[in-house]
Amino acid sequence: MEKNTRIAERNRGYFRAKNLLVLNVVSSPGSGKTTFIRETAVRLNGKLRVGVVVGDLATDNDAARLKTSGIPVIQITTGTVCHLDADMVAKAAEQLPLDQLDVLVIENVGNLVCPADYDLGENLRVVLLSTTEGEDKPLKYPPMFHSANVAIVTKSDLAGAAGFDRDQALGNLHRVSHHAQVFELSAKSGAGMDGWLNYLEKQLAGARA
Ligand SMILES: Nc1nc2c(ncn2[C@@H]2O[C@H](COP(=O)(O)OP(=O)(O)O)[C@@H](O)[C@H]2O)c(=O)[nH]1
Ligand SMILES: [Mg+2]
Repeated sequence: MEKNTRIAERNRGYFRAKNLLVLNVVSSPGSGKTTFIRETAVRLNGKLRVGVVVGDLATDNDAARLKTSGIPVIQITTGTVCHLDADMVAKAAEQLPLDQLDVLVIENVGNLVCPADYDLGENLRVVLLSTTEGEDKPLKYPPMFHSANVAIVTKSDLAGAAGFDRDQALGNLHRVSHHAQVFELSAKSGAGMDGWLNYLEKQLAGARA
């Protein structure tokens, strides 16, 4: 863990030198990480360039999905490991054209437990909570939600069908991650994406100032 923290600090310095804003995106499997990252990259296209490092236990399906949208992407397959670590990210990021990018997004392995403990050298940890997975996830997985800088309530288009209790979910989020910036959006319909993208642009400007 100590070694990871050391490499994460090195990553942070390296990414800063490259003028990058780096996001570590975490959530349960199927919350919508890949879809959210793709929509973010596509909507920023022309303004900001986004590259992706994506982690899964197996398959390069997510990398293939992102590639079809023209997004530079490197897949890490972890085998049995349930999180990415700073060393894996360092080695994968080297294979991306970092000098041509503004934002590097790391899609972590889908689960709300292991990734919480591993600093990757990111600027912002972004946790997704989809309207279909239950309002109580922040209460059940406090370390992950507590460590997040940004919480994205996603799949807002499915809230009605899932009987999503918005007040309860936001209340739970605020209890565990009171400091996190919250956005409610649908990556599928695009509703709410603008607020998130404006925030991201401001964060990049701030990191470069
Ligand atoms: N209706 C709806 N479906 C979504 C949204 N975001 C993702 N999905 C769907 O949810 C499923 C899992 O999404 P994916 O991006 O692969 O999630 P990941 O496992 O967290 O990377 C896919 O079928 C997506 O099409 C959304 O905002 N609205
Ligand atoms: Mg994915």
